[in-house]
Amino acid sequence: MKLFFYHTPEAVPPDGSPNLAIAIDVLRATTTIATLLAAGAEAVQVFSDLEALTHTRESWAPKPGLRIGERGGQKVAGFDLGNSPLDCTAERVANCRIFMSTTNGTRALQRIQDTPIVLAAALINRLAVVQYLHQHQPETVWMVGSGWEGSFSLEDTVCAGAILDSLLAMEQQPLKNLAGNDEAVAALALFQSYQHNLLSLLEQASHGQRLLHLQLDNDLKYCAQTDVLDILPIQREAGILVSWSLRSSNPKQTGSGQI
Ligand code: 3SL
Repeated sequence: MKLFFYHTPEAVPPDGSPNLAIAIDVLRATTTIATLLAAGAEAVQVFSDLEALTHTRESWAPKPGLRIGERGGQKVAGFDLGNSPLDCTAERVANCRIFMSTTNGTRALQRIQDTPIVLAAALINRLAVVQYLHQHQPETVWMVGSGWEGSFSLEDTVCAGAILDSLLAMEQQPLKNLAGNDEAVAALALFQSYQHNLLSLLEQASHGQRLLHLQLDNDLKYCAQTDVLDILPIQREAGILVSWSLRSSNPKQTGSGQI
């Protein structure tokens, strides 16, 4: 197995074909997706375009559904929820199809949606991702950071490093066997420097500061935790993520598509 890390969707090679790709948006889209599925959402369907999202949600009615929309860190006017994982309680989201659009995270998912297996990772579900990699041994893995509007982000890089760090321990392999590019090695070094102080790194990050200006301190605290959710969001069909059960090696949701 070789893991490659790309800082942004734009950095992904145009003609590569990994066996598995992982979207990372610690602040906050993939953290929110894992939390939604942990709270019992039926599935999360991602969109870059708000109009397409609203149209799809309307055709989903009368089944239960919620629209999550974020632009500039804030809830899109008229939507049910913004992108705060702290709003994703079971009371609100259980059994609902979630229609979601965010500035960067949903774009990263769309960039890799043609890969045979697509996962969503954050710090909170890092171990679930690593266990899946260990069980399935994909040959080539791309980890794709969402960044911010095409630029590098500290929080997605540290999460890629956290995945590699935990996988190295589980596989009992030297770094040179698992790291596919220099970005992966640098991500590991960042994680190893900050692993005991992830919250301070998120507070230092430019997007962390943007969220702090919006008084979202508790969101940062939540997103900085590692391995607190045993949930693995996996793509069931293009743009639709459901929860994978590691224990049964099966998707928990029943759906029409094959994973
Ligand atoms: O860019 C994104 O996809 C969002 O996660 C950004 S925010 O944390 O909701 O501001």
